[in-house]
Amino acid sequence: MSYKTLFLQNTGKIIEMGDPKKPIGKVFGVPFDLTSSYRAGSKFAPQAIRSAFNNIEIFSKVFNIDLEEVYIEDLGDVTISHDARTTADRVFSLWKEFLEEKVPTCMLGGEHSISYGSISALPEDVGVVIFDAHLDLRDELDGSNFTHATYFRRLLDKMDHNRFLHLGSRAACKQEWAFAKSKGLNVLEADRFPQDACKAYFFNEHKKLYFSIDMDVFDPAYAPGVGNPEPAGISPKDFLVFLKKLRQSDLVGFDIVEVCPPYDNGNTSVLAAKLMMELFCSTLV
Ligand SMILES: [Mn+2]
Repeated sequence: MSYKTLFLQNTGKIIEMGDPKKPIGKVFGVPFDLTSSYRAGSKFAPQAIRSAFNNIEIFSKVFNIDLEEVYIEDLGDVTISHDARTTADRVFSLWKEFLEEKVPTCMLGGEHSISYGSISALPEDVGVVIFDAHLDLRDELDGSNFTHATYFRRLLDKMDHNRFLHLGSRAACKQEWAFAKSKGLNVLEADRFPQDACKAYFFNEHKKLYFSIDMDVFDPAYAPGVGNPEPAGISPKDFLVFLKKLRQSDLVGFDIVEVCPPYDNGNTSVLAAKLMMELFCSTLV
């Protein structure tokens, strides 16, 4: 039996056009937010982002690609567990299956702890680019070592730090900054985006990429509806400049996490939908 059958319920409603036998991408949601430390509600994001996606233009001026002409398969949402690790394990099993199909996959969170599952499933030749205001390198938070604020630390317990590039950071405790420095992590803070990020040596070493996008990497002016808003973030325009410059790369998958619809005025879901659109288009050039 496939994990798709085991763990997914078909709630999906992304616009479906083109040939269903040849999807250019897959989408699924993970409505999980149980370790959210401040403003919970990201479990409502998969449906909010789908709804936004179905109401924006999906012709990309950046890449000159029209998503209206292709098929993106919406697999619905993961049946979540009430335990963060169990949910991440389900995500892991699903990604293992999707990666074998060699079709770019987008995971809509939910909170950032779910990315532990997707990133753990990646082959070793895939570099991971994390966009996040926060480092998420705490060893534990409120007595738990597996939360949306510690997932990156747990990944570094078992993965080579050179496989990661962290972009857009500006908020972490003193110990997290010290840990990142002592490890020699590739961290480019928000004020170095996009210029230095575009030129990062990381992209010479890693052609196959996975993006993990915590929406709080954007300034709250652009993305107010997130779990842990943090001022002085990057802009959507700069993100697109960055994306356009990475044309030679091969994006195997990405996640968009931490949109929190109860605190949103709608703009954050629309931005998330726009990113999904442009990222799928970037895989087609
Ligand atoms: Mn964050």
